[in-house]
Amino acid sequence: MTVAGVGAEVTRAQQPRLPLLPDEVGEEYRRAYDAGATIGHIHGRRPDGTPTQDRETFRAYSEAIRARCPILRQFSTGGAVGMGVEERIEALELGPEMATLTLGTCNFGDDVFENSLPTIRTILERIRRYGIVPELEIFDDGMLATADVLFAKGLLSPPAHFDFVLGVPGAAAATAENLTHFARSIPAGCTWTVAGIGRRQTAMATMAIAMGGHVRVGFEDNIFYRKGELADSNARFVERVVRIAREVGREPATIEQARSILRIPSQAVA
Ligand code: KMH
Ligand code: ZN
Repeated sequence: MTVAGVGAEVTRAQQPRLPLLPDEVGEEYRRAYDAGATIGHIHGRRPDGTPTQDRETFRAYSEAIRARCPILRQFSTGGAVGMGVEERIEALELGPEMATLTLGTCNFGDDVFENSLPTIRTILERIRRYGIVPELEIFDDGMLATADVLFAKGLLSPPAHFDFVLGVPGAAAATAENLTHFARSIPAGCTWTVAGIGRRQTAMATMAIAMGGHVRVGFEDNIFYRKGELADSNARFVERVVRIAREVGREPATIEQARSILRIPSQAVA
């Protein structure tokens, strides 16, 4: 299970429990780890909440997390819409266990999340340089076609790990049909997670659990525990998914199991 607890778009005004400072992020990810999350998807924020991919912010977050728990760090390379590619990837030299790689451009609410092929190649090259395991972010159907192209060219090789981000306004909707279609479209042996956006988070998570997939939850994707009720922590979402998983006979992965599922070497990269 992945916790995406910070994000780049949600604000403190929308979600007062959003962690921003390193100790806040460290505490939030420790609570999520204690509840069953093994991957921490990380975006950077300045103390005033504005998004940043600044290396030193990621260093401070990493140290605050590492001081508290062994959750695997997955750095965002998406950052916030409008950021340049070099800014998006400068923290990768810190050698997190994982980093995201979005395989195409899509609308993102009123904005455009730009991921041209040159951008993708630049990010992938940097991920490879530091021996980081990529998570392939799929927001829309065309991104699956790009994955096929990258596999065919040998720039990516299966098995790979995908994250289906479903429900972003302007990209693929969070429906059972889309999730089934996406899960069937990736090469044999690949693994996948679903990140359901907004009120579809728990429905998507429940489907993924039943289908043998993995789950991402957190304030980046959804701030409400249920209609009209803000979640009081990211861990609350993790606890709910663990309860649902246990009802159908699945247990959250341990760190070692997550490393094995995601093909992350046992020794930390850095
Ligand atoms: N903030 C979104 C525009 C990622 O983390 O790799 C992009 C995003 C994807 O969140
Ligand atoms: Zn993200």
